[in-house]
Amino acid sequence: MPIMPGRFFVRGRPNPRMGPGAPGLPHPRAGSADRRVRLRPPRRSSLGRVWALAACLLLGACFFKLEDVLPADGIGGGAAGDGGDTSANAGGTSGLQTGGSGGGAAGDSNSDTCAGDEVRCGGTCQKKSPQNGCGNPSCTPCGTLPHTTIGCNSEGQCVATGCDSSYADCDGDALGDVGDIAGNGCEYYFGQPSTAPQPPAVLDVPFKPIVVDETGDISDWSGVPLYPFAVVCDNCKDDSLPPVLESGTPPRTDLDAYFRVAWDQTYLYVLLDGYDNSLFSQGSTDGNCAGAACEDGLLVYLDGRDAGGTIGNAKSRVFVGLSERFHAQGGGAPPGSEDVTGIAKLIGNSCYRLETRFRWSYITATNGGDTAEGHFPPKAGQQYGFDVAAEDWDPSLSGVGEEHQSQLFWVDPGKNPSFDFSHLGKMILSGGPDGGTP
Ligand SMILES: [Ca+2]
Ligand SMILES: [Ca+2]
Ligand SMILES: [Ca+2]
Ligand SMILES: [Ca+2]
Repeated sequence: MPIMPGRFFVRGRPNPRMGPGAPGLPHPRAGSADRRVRLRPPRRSSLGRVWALAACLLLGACFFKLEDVLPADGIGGGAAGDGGDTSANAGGTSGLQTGGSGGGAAGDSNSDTCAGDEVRCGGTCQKKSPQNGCGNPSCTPCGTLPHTTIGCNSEGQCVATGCDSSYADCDGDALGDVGDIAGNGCEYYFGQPSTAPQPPAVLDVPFKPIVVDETGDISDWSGVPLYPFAVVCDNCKDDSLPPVLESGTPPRTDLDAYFRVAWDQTYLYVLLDGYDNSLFSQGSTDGNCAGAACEDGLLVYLDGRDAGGTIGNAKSRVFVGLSERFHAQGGGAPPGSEDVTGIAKLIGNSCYRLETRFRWSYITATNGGDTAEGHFPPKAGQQYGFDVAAEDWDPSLSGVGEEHQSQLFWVDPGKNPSFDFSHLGKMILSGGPDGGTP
């Protein structure tokens, strides 16, 4: 099912890694404060204390009582009366009122308690962990889910904090779950990423005719290597877009995306397969945000003659948005609908695929029928400048417009990513009808 422009956005769950009180992060006040401390009874006046002390001395029946301090697991109390280090005012006061009932804490009661980050299980103090229920007195282990990381939050509850590498919770039934963990966990598998160092010096692009159609089927990508988007451009200043809000690598609970690249005689194909906690396809057309440039999707750099330098003829950067719109900068004539195509497919509420193709005659600026020696027509062994990024936009928290949340590249494009093509990666075509020879 194609996604029509501006048809939807899905605001995901709040990022569970954000905020000091977030699940999985130690709460700043956790620790010794985990003991339950009973409220003291109202203190009497000094005169009252004097009378009380005199009375108890006369009667010979003074009981001194420590302040009651009970460990969180309910063990405490102990034999009355042998607490030694009691201050005179507290002991004298409470002795008359409650001494008869006993119940003072033992002087060495600390040996029976556990620290604030511990729980008593099987008679010993253990660090709170999913294995002992995160502090639940029952010590029953937290539940488990497929390919899902379970942790403890500051409230001593089990919580689903993340997914195993290459997996995603696309249907949103797991991440952030607290307490009784249930569901199918991180059910979506992106595939096994290439083990080649990232980014490779030159991306090897296999020959593989791909069908880009409205089924969104990606089984035709079978055998084409999968690569992670893993690089941020911290020093970028993109003149054409609002700055990226997320500094550093976004957590995988915000953006986790992969790509594949293939070619045939007519097109270069790029597939994005990714998790994004807030899907957004409503990029506005205000100002520099030209629709597809300001929504979730792909940004592809195409240096069709491997020339480097600044954006221009046969050097374009093309945004293909989740709305299936596209927007190109640079190059020669603007691309037509036959030059750039993107088909989006939603996976649950938090994942999407974007299957795209770019016509070689557009990439190499030979739409007029020219040839470009060494670059057009495409052949195995030919090299091109290339880069690709996953763009993460979210609806603005103010409710107006959009925010450039995060961005992950294959290769860091350098500090002037809107026009400088001299820091792109390289791709080389392999396979194909000519047997792989240049
Ligand atoms: Ca799930
Ligand atoms: Ca396909
Ligand atoms: Ca996101
Ligand atoms: Ca987004």
